Amino acid sequence: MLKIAAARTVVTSPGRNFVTLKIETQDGLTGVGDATLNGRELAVASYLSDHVIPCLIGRDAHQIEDIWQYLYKGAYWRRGPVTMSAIAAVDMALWDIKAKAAGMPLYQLLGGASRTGVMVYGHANGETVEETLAAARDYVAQGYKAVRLQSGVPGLTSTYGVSKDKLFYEPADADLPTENVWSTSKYLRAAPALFAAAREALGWDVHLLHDVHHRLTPIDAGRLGKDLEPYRLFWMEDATPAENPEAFRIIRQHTTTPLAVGEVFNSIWDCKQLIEEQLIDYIRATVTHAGGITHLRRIASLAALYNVRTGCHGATDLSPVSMAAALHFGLSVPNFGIQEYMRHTAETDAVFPHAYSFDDGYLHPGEAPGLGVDIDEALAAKHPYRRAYLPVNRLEDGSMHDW
Ligand code: GCO
Ligand code: MG
Repeated sequence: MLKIAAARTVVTSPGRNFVTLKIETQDGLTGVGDATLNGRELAVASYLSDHVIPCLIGRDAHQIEDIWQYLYKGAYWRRGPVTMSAIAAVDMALWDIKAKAAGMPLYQLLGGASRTGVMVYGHANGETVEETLAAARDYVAQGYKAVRLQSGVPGLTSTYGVSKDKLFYEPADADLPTENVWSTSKYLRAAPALFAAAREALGWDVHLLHDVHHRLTPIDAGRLGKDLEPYRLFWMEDATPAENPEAFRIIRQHTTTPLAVGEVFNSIWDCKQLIEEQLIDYIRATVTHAGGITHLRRIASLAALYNVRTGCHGATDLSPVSMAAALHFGLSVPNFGIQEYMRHTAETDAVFPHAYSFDDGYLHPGEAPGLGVDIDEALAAKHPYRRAYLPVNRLEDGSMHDW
């Protein structure tokens, strides 16, 4: 038995907010888990400190599955991003401990490496097509095999995915939500032109991706997918608000552009219909927001039955702890597709020393026992929490819209 002796949550803001759970066993092993829920961080920190940690003390850290079921079934109030992020953090920390106890990098316990590295995509963006393509060329020069393109929309002052700092994209940038303005018709004219120019400029060897960020109606999404077909995208992401799986039937009827969704999903129940009806090609659920490594493996196993591959969310609001977990998962899972990789700032990397590394378009989790990532708590304490919100979106007439 590996008795859990203590656990604590660490909230830190090295450039952006992160919530980390640290679990300690009686014989001094420690494990870390990411519990960051962008814009709602303190809710998960409280859920862990006030409601989960008291139930962990004294349990056997080896019983990962039983503890998962205890926290999921035992809460009675199931699912939702707060609960599932908290369960995920516990799950990650326990896998970290188990792999450290075994003296192995976690991917070995998950069945070993199924590939030599985890293909990642970078996030190229710019106000104009030219700026976006210049950013994409930089990624290709660094060895990236896949790049997601997000560009400003003529006539709109700001939109999802476009930032001043080309290297580090951070949408949660204000202590009260910034208001963006959205026009579907302007966007639907701009997006195909971006990809036409991208194929001209970048050729056909690089995988190109695009994030719609849950903003279209099903029929508009079908039209966009159709308009993008000539440019052979790797995927079109989050075309419609993700809570309505039936919308994907309409999109599918109209386009062969591959579809990805799931960064806001919390459990296998959110994914079930989309996977079983083969309405998507990539499932984007993450370790942090979908119940940890234990639950994500279950989602991937269901997906594998239907040729759906993984494409985990990996934005900056998923901490290096989550990235490490995603990489161990991605290296081992049979139906791996691609992994998002938005780089963290040097400030963030310093608080979370890690073993994973990038080489020629692929990330590798490294060979350190466990997840291969830790939190420097002394340094973390120097970066106190700062309230930060994601933007909200309104149509040109002022109506609230999906951001
Ligand atoms: C992505 C995502 C992010 C989200 C962010 C919200 O595909 O990378 O859409 O950029 O907007 O994670 O917290
Ligand atoms: Mg996205």
